[in-house]
Amino acid sequence: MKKKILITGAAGSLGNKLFNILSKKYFITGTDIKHNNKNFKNLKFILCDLKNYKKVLKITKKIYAIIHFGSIPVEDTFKNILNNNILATYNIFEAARINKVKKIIFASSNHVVGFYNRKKNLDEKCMQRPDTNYGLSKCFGENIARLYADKFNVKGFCIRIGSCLDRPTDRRHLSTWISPNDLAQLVDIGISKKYHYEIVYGISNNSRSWWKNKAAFKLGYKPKDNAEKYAKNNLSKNEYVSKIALKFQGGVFVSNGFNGIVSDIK
Ligand code: NAI
Ligand code: 15L
Repeated sequence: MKKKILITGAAGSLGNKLFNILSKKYFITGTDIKHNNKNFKNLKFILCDLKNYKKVLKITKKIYAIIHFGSIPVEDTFKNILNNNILATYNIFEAARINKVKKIIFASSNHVVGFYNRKKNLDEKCMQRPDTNYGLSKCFGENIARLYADKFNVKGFCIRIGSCLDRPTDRRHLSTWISPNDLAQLVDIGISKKYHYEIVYGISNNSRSWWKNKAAFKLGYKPKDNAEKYAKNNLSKNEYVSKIALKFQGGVFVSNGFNGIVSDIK
């Protein structure tokens, strides 16, 4: 029998792509705060605001694993991030504990480590260095996943996603890109493999990657795509207006609102 999976953020760009790729293998229910009718053929869909704990408790019953992708995906006011990313993520983990959901695959982000210099190669053990309120909320997500794995045995699989698009559109993506198919492969590993708690990087097999992905490879991840194939495309150079963006891995997420002294940051 197909495993029952819940995808949050199902009306969004990645949630919808994941549904289309993974629904052959799993029985998937999608949920979101809003509808996106044209994308919902064959999808069992429930409207739910993840801020509402009672509703979250209801929709996570009899679910094997949650693919938690519902959130604000960019920088916003702290209040909005607190409600839609932090409180909503707490509700998901707490409901999962009560309903004995086995695993949570959490859409973390490269903005958890955005304040690292681009010259630095990172692995999954490096300290978090968030670049925004948004990145901070993803730090919370990774940490609540650790707590709920250790204390309540809800297995946690955090994917620090780089930039998931059909193809790279910006020069930074030559390092950070992940194709939708490679992302779906990682999510599938999160559903089907044995682990307690993992952080992996959501990147394709990019020649210019900043991140070592040993933990993902150990679980069987074999990325099929490489951003280098698009290096000769006419990629945008938006970041070129900001030296700060160009220096740090988080790019414009670092430079927007930056008010520090670059030479003080190693
Ligand atoms: P998106 O904005 O297209 O999808 C997010 C969905 O979450 C939206 O449909 C939105 O309605 C829903 N949502 C927001 N607040 C909600 C709430 N309170 N209750 C229920 N649903 C709510 O964003 P995208 O690009 O699909 O991102 C999906 C996830 O992946 C996000 O968590 C994002 O932070 C993460 N991510 C995405 C990356 C990318 O390259 N697209 C990179 C790194 C992380
Ligand atoms: C993210 O976390 C965002 O959700 C996405 O919109 C992109 O900006 C991506 O990171 C990125 O860093 O390219």
